[in-house]
Amino acid sequence: MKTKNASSPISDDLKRRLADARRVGFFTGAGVSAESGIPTFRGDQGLWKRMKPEELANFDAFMRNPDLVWEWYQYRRKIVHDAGPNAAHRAIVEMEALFEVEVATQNVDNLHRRAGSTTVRELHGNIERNYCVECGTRHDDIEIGEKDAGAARCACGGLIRPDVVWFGEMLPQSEFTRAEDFAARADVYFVVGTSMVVYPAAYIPNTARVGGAYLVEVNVEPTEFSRVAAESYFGKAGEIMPRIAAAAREARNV
Ligand code: BJW
Ligand code: ZN
Repeated sequence: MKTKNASSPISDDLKRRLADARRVGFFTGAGVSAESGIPTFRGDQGLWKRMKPEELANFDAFMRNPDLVWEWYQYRRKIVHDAGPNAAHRAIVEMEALFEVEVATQNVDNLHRRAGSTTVRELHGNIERNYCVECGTRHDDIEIGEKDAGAARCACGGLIRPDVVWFGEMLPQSEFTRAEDFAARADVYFVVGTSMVVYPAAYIPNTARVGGAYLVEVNVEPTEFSRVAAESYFGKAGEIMPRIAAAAREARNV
């Protein structure tokens, strides 16, 4: 592991890898959207500082207290709706001019797509989509930020839930498999803004490692993954990713 701080230059090793790379993957978490004003889950500023994740992000909690869980998602939908992509999302888009790029994201905020990334695997779903727990009908036109209305219901009477992956639920199989396939074939694989504690998503960068990818971490602080990465850049993704994109352009003489 090699560690760098926010002002460290992009290493010659990484530039060499990027000069030769064909496929470049990005595995992202809440930290990539932090500078868009979307709170992360864990840590001092995290959404779950005062609340245990399993109290809200699981199916039983929803069925026990649908109004509370629904209110939490309405609150977050509003934040996501009012937010926009930041420099980190945009830097990842820019890489598409240089490499075959795929983004595997744990985020449900849709910001990679809104920034313009063309291939995005949504491992934990998408907060802008909803479906009925009884009949499965999609309800993607829910009014955002509707206050004190309680959990929304389908015409069939069933509760409407966000199309996100809660604890104990399976990840969307095709998204996960495609993300694994790309990781296995990637030449360079970036892990950006994630604590890397939630599985099975966190296995994906390991698949990239087994496949021989050069692993690069970008995070404001060290994680378990720092021991595995070839290089870790510690600083804000919105500052470091544009510098990596610039180094990539330089390495490719663009
Ligand atoms: C910055 C920054 C800046 C800040 N710049 N960086 C194997 C081992 C152990 C446990 C398990 C296992 N396999 C399965 C499990 C159980 C469980 C699990 O992983 N538990 C562990 C937490 C202990 N996994 C599951 O239940 C999964 N399902 C499953 O396994 O199905 C099979 C099964 C079926 C039936 C029975 C049993 C098993 C599903 C997991 C679903 C996770 N869902 C959530 C909620 C989604 C909906 C919603 O958004 O509300 O997904 S949990 C939450 O965590 C969310 C995130 O996507 C996910 C990851 O969090 P992330 O993105 O890493 O955020 P943070 O906040 O943790 O970290 C932010 C990072 O950014 C930090 O490092 C900061 O430093 C950094 N940062 N600002 C750069 N500006
Ligand atoms: Zn229904």
